[in-house]
Amino acid sequence: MSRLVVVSNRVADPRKAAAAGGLAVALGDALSTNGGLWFGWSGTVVEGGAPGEGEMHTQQAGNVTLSTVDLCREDHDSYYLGYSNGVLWPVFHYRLDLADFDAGYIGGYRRVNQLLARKLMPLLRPDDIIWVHDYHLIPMAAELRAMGCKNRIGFFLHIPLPPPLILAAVPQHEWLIRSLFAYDLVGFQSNADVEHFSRYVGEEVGAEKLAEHQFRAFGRRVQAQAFPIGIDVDEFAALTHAKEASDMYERMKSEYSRRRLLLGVERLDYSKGLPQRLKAFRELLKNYPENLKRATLIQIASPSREALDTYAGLRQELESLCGAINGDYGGLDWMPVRYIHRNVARQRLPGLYRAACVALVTPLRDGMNLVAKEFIAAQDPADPGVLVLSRFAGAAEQLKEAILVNPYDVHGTAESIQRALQMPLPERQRRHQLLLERIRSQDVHWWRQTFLSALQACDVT
Ligand code: GDG
Repeated sequence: MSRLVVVSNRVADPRKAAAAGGLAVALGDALSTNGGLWFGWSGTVVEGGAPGEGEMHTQQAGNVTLSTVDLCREDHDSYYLGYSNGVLWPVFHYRLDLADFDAGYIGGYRRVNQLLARKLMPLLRPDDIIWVHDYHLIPMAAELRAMGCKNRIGFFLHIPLPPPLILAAVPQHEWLIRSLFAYDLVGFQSNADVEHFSRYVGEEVGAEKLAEHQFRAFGRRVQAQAFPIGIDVDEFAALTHAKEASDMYERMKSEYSRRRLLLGVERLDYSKGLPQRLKAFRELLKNYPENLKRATLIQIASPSREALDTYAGLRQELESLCGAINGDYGGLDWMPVRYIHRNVARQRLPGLYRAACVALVTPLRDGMNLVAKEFIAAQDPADPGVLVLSRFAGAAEQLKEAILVNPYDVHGTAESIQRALQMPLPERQRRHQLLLERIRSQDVHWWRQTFLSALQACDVT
C-alpha cells in the first residue's frame, strides 16, 4: 500500500485534529490508516529571514510525520497575504474589484512554492501518493516535476474556479492553468467549477478533450472532476449530543423561549455576503412586523485575515449595519441582532445550530460551504430548522431541498426568510430528511476515498 503525503498551507496534528474540525480529522484519518506525511508551512514568520529560505521542523504524531517549514516575513507577506489572499482569493470568488494585482506578489508565491517543493523532495519515496490542497499551492506539482518527481500527484481546490473571462483577469492565468497540468488528478468542489475549467482549457489553450474528465494540453494529460467535500456527519451528530453542545442548546432555548432564533456562522469574509444578509434581515423586520420583538439574528463572524485592509473595512461596515438595525428596531427588552466577532468553541457550535429555527447561509460565492451541512447534521429530525442557502454556494448543487436564494436580491432574500419562518412542520421534516440523506451519502470520508481512489486509478502512462 502506498504512503499518503498531504501537502497543505497549514498542517494539523492528527492527535488534536478534533478541535480543528472535519477536514483535519478526515485528512488525519487518511494519513493514519497506512502511515503518512503531512507537509506545509509551520505558521511561523521569521522577521528578517532570507527570502526563499526557511528552517524545517519534523515531529512524529503516531504513525504520521509532520514536517513544516518556517517562512520569512517577505515571503509570507507576498505568498500568503499578497498573491494567495490578495489576488487568487478575490478573483476566484469573482471579486475583481478587490484584487490587488501588485506585480511583486507573484515572485513570492513562486518562491515559496519552490522552497516547499525543495524541502519536500528529499522526504519523498518512489511509491508515495501526493495530495496537494488549495489555491496557495497551485504550482507545487510543477515545481516537484521540475525537480524530477514522478509520483502520482493530485490537487484539490477548496474554493471556486471562476469562468474563463474572470480568471483571465489574473495576469498569470495561463501559467496557473498550465501548472494544473502537472497533476494527474485535479478535483473541484462542484460541476460548475469543472465546467469553467473545461471551457478555459478548450477556449484559451486549445486543450484536447480525450474523454469525460480527461484533458490533454502542454504535452500532459490531466483528469479533472468534481468531488464535493462533505462533513463527518456521525462525528457532528455525536458532538451535538455531547455535554457542551447540549448545555449551549438548553441555554439558548431558555434565553430565547419567546423568540425565534436565526443564525449565521462564518469567518468574517467578504465572500460570505454578510452586509447583504443583514440588509435582508432589516427588510424582513420592515416588511413583516410580526417579527418585531420575536426574531433574533445571532451572527457569529469569527476573526479572519485581519492583516488585510479589505477585511478591516468589512468589519467596520458590519458593526455599523448591526448598530443601525438595533438602533432603529431594538427596544429595552429585545435586540434584533447579536453580532459576535469572536471564535466560538467548536464543541458548542452544534448546540447553537440546533436551537436555531432558520440558518442563513448566504455567501455571494463559496466553493462548498460546510456550515450549511453542519446545520443539517445538528437538527432534531422531529422538529428541524430550515436552511436558507445561497444559490452561489457550491453546496447548492447538492442541497436542493434548502430554500435557495439570490443574496444580491435583498428583498427576495427577506421573502425567503419569512417563508422559512412560516414553513409547516411536515414540510420542514420532509426537506430535512432529504438533506440529511444527501450529506450522509456524500460525507467527508466518501470525499476522501473517492478522490484517492480516482488518483490511484489515474492513467499516468
Ligand atoms: C473553505 C471554502 C469550503 C466558522 N466560524 C467558527 C467556526 N467555523 C467553522 C465552521 C466550518 C468552517 O469553519 C467553515 O467552513 P466553510 O466551508 O463554511 O468555509 P471556509 O472557511 O471559507 O472554507 C469553503 C471549505 O474550505 C472546505 O473545502 O467548503 O467553500 O471557502 O466548519 O463550523 N468554528 C468554530 N468557531 C467559529 O466561530 N469553532
